[in-house]
Amino acid sequence: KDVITPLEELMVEKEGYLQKAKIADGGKKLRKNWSTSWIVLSSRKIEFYKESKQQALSNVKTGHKPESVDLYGAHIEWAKEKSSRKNVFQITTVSGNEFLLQSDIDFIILDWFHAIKNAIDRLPKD
Ligand code: I3P
Repeated sequence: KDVITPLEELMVEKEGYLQKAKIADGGKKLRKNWSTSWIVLSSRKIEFYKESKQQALSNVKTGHKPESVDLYGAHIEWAKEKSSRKNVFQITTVSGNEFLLQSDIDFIILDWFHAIKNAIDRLPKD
């Protein structure tokens, strides 16, 4: 297994806007509420920012934290049946958080799906 160095851990692999809906927290179902999110993928985690990238960067100074998703042991799968929207996939974390991510643009959602799947697959499985 490849070892992820501290430097690699900090490197952003992909970032951009997607539609996001958190549908479960710690295994507890939540009411689905889609919103635009600025999404930052690094080797071990995904961060969801409610705001634009500019806003997210300025919030770093104020200590405002994004929602962070631990990719260790996480699952990713297409979730056609979970939405009336096209191009939806789901990420499920070990802690029982469930997120739907969506874009109307096929290549954008495909790129994200593969980037996140690759990140998960590169992490050691215990
Ligand atoms: C939900 C809202 C969501 C929709 C969801 C609705 O209604 O319209 O956009 O999900 O469908 O329940 P509300 O705003 O009143 O909570 P999709 O856009 O993904 O279809 P669902 O209940 O079938 O998940």
